[in-house]
Amino acid sequence: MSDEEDDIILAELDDEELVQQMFDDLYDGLKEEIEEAVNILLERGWQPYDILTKALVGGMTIVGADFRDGILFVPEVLLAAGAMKGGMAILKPLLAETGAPRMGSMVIGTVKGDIHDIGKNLVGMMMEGAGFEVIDLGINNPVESYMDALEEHKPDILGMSALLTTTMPYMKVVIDTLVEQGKRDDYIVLVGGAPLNEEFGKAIGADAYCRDAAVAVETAKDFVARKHNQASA
Ligand code: B1M
Repeated sequence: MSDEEDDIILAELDDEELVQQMFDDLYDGLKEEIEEAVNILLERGWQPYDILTKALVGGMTIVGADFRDGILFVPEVLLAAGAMKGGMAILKPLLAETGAPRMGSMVIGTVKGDIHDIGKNLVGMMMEGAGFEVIDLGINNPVESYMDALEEHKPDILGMSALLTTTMPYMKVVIDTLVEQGKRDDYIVLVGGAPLNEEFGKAIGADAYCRDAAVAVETAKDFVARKHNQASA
């Protein structure tokens, strides 16, 4: 780190400079700096959701582009992910604290062969904030863990996340298993992850593809309301 960087005092930066600095610090995997910056933005009255999307997800987008272009490698991206998670951990209780009425429940997990969990965690946090109970199965889930969790928790929603083109087809394995066991209509199936799109969601038999965490919340609310309306009709 250069002397110049040593001298940066985060609290003295204005909001725009601070967000730019967060992009740099996330890129460099500086967890403590990210945590400090998140706290500063909170003290300045920023909404937790804006900090998440504008500063943390914004920074991770830059990391993603340089990872794709071979400028960053796995160890560096892991550090960036660790810094991002540090910031998310501060925001999580605040997002969950909205006092929203209980909306329903969701089992969510990243599919087999895939260890990306930042997006899934974000979706889980936002869903909790919106009043859903979230059962998080973590990463690398074979069909059996989804089926066991559905049996045990009987949620309204099954959420699946995949970040790799090689793992996204596994979502169909899970949905096909639900169909084979005659359980497909028992759950609202929502899928998400960077390489997916709406067409893919339809093709594998999901109820909806969710572009981001905010869309996931809106879609979940919409489907759960429809389900309850049908049940009471
Ligand atoms: Co990986 N990786 N990675 N990676 N990684 C990507 C996905 C990649 C696009 C990078 C690139 O090349 N540009 C690329 C995939 C290419 C492809 O398949 N076409 C890639 C690759 C190739 C790999 C490895 C194969 C690299 C290697 O080993 N050579 C390897 C695979 C490991 C494995 O899973 N088996 C690998 C490893 C890793 C790390 C471990 C280093 C790390 C993950 C750390 C972690 O998650 N704990 C990592 C990271 C961080 C990334 C990038 C840079 C960032 C992903 C992320 O966290 N984004 C990613 C580049 C990118 O996506 N542009 C990349 C931020 C997050 C908030 O967004 O996850 O999209 P996202 O989630 C969003 C939406 O998609 C949606 O809502 C979220 C919030 O708004 N959403 C859902 C997600 N899940 C949902 C579920 C829902 C609803 C919405 O259910 C209802």
